[in-house]
Formats: sequence, structure tokens, C-alpha cells
Amino acid sequence: MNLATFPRYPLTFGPSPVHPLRRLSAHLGDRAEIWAKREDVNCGLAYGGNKVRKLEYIVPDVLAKGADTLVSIGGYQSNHTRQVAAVAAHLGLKCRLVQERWVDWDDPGNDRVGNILLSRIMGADVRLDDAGFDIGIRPSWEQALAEVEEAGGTPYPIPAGASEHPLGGLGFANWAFEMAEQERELGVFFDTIVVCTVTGSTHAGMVAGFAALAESDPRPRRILGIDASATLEQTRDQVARIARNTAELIELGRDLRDDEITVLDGWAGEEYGVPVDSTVEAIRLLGRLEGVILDPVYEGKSMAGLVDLVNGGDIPPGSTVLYAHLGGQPALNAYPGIFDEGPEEVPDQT
Ligand code: 5PA
Repeated sequence: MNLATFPRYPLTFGPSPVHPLRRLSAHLGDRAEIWAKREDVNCGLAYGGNKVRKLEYIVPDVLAKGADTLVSIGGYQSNHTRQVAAVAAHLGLKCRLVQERWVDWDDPGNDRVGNILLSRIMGADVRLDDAGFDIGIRPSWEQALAEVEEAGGTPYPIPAGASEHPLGGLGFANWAFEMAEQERELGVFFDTIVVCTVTGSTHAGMVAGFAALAESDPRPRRILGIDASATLEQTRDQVARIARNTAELIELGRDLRDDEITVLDGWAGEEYGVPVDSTVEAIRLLGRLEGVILDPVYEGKSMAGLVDLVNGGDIPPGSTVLYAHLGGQPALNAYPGIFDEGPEEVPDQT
């Protein structure tokens, strides 16, 4: 295993915080002990999030190649593009962003507030595009790269979610090792990790990292990816492919088994980016029980999954669960309509 040999450009405050969610655990009957590891507060760059950790391993390549413009893509409310814009500003680089209409959501301001507003504040050249949701490589992004070049710039391509980048899985392979160190300090062992997955490299990086960790610590652990893409097969394939590439890159020394790669569906709803009842309930639950804020596109869906898996016994009683909070709250501002009316019944807060 050679993860330590890859250059890492520090962008985070250090290890992200890990803490128990005591009131949530109690609310679920203390069937499981639930903790969170907080990428939403991992750094001081525009509210942080999971992409910052991926970019820590990509920035050395940007600098080595002498690029002057980061070029990336996402939906109007992409957290990823906001983090790319922040990192560009931090490094003194330009940033060109393609923002596609990934979500048909008509709350006024969806294309102006939240993440896209922040990217504009940070000086990114933001261009809107009408194309719908797709986690693959897009012509509009290739076009943006060509335009930067034609204008005499040196673009650096960062695909959606930084996932299809060859180094995209390293950030969360490293997350696994960081977490293991925190387990030692806290005297706890997380047998279950719950993580939201869409473009795949967050989950995939973890799978590769935990496989490498298991070489010296054979205690079983499950890494449960909760799909929020609503294009399950594409996300499953992408997670498996990136996990295997990352495992090879860090010289795991064996192929990953299919049973190490678990992407569960049931909480994404019909469409990417559209919250369903369970999403909104999960957001309210965490807000009211813990003062922890989740977003309607990603984390609300993975938390809905966690709650159901604990309640239904798929996460067995007695488990110690780590919820990877990957950030994303700025998008809430683009979805005010879902909270205009209160819940029909105030959830039991005990
Ligand atoms: C995102 C992604 P992956 O894309 O690595 O699977 O991560 C899923 C995810 N949680 C989970 C939050 C808060 C996220 O922002 N966001 C994308 C974006 O454009 O913001 C890449 C889709």
C-alpha cells in the first residue's frame, strides 16, 4: 500500500471532527450507536465538503502541469463546482464552470442563490447550460476546455464530482486511514459506515481505503453507499470501477470482491435532486434532534437510508455506525419551498 507516496496539498483544517449523535441514537431506541464524521466543517474554504478532500490530491497535479484555469461541471446547485471555485480562488487560479440544469426545480432563485451565488462571489466564470442530469463526461465541459485554450489559457479539467479523474478516489482512501486513527484515539470501532453516493469517488475511495486497512485489521466492516443519483446502475458501475482503479493505484495487491462494493437504493426517489418525503423527514429529524443541518439532494437521502436501515434491522442491533456527513448545505437556500409548511405532526423529539 503506497497511499503516503501521493503528494497531498493541504486544504483542510486537519482531520475532520468525529462525534456521537446521541439524541438520534436514543430516538432510534438505542438499537445502534450513531456517530458522524463532518466533512461539512472540514475547512475554511466556502463551507468545505467532500470535494475539498478529493482536490487535496488533485492540486499537486494542477500545479505540476502549470495550469491557470480550473474547468469543471455540475448542476446549478452543484456543491462540487462551488468547492472548485473556492480552491481556485485560494490558489490564485481562474475558474470556468459549466452549470447544467440537472434538476427541474422551480423554486425561484434556484439558479441564483446557494452554491451558484457563492461560486460567482468567488470570481468563477459561471455559464448556465440547459442539459439535464448525467454523471458522465459532457460535451459542454469539453467545449469549455476548448474555449479556455482558444483564449490562450491553460485549462485543467476536473470532471463532475472529481470522480472520473484518475486521482479522484485518493481523498477518501485517505479518509479511511484518518478515521482509523480517530477510532484509536476515541476507543471506538465503527462496524458500519453510511455514505451518500452519486458520481462515486467518495464511496469508491473509502472502499479502497478500508480494504487496505483490513490488511492489518481484519475486523469486519460494512461500507454502505446510499444512492442519491436515481440512476442506480450507472452509479453502481462507476463506484465499482473507481474503487478498483483506486485500489490498483494504491497497490492494494488484490482485486476487490463484488461484496465489498454495496450501493443501496430506496431513498433517492424518482429523480436526482428532488427530495422525497423521507428526505424532508430526515432533514427535520437531524435539525430538531441534533442541530445538524442536512441538504435535500444528498445528505437528507443518505440519512433517510440510515434511519430505515437501523429501524428495519439491516444494520443489526448493537452496531456502531459512522455517518459520513459530506456537506452540501448551501443548496438548502435553493429549496425554500419544501419547508414553507411545517410537518403534519411534530416528530417525537425524545
Ligand atoms: C455529493 C456530490 P460523490 O459524487 O463523490 O458520489 O459524492 C456524493 C455527494 N454529498 C454527497 C454531497 C453534499 C455532495 O455534494 N456532489 C456532486 C456536485 O456536483 O455537487 C458531484 C455531484
